[in-house]
Amino acid sequence: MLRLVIASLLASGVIDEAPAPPPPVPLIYDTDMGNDVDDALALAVIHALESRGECELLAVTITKDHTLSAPFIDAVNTFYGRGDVPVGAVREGVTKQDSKFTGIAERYPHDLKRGEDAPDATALLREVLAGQADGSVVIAQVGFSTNLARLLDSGPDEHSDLNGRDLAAKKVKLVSIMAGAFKPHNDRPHPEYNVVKDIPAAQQLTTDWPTPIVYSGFEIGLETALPQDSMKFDYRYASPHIIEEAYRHYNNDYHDQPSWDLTSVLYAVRPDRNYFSLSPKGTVTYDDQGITRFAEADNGLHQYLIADPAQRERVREVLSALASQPPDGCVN
Ligand SMILES: [Ca+2]
Ligand SMILES: [Ca+2]
Repeated sequence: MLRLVIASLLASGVIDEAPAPPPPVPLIYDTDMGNDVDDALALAVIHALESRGECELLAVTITKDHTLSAPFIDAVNTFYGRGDVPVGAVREGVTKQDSKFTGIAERYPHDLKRGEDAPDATALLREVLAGQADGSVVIAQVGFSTNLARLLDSGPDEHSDLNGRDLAAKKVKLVSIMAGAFKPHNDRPHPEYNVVKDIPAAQQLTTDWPTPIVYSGFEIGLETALPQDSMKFDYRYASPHIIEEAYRHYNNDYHDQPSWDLTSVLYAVRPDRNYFSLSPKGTVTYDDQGITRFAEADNGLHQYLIADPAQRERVREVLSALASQPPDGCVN
């Protein structure tokens, strides 16, 4: 009956046909999974957005050089019903120390058992980009710039005749990056972690990457931290829950969780919802201590996120809900 009414209203021109929703964002998630736990929460947000038809996770590539990062990612993807998403691992990367939480993967189903069994991250980036439509791919980079810098330096292979920089220029629409700091922290310039762990790669990305980049600085994730009550109460539809368990292993007690990597994922998939404002266009640089500088320039490829108090509350709320959204078909 309702359908008939709508059809007659459409035919009579009383209401306009709803515009087609935008197609899902083809997304690559490049992460240092195993260091801070926000990478795990951000991967949960990606799965929630894919379940809503808003993105398609093409691949996950890792910049933390530890054998258990890949199995943990495969276990999270399996938990959310997408255990076949390709996972690529860095070789000879940074931060080789053990994680506080990736070891929990052994208690959850997954079939990728070691990082050494995953394809090389740079090779996987090339393969995935080569198979996508021109100008379509969004990359959320929430760890170090190691993989994207190596992509820039890569040469032709069986998937593409293009060098890495030309391949990125052809296929990538946007890189949404959690890196840098665009406000002082405790009255001092802040050498942000994702920059300082691989400064040459971070510098290379700012000078050589050919597409627009939007930065979520250190301050944004602090301003939009997830309320600790969400971490306490919103995951009980599954027990154990791989994301909630990872959070507890990383932290000794409950506290508001800075949402650093989640903000870059949110902007990557929903850039037009006014969750954030953007700085003017310009150019980001890092000095050799990893301190961020930004110079306005009309033709600059770089912008950074800004959030006013009302936007911060919306971001906290939507990220809490998305990170804790049950997997498809989850009944418990
Ligand atoms: Ca798998
Ligand atoms: Ca991270």
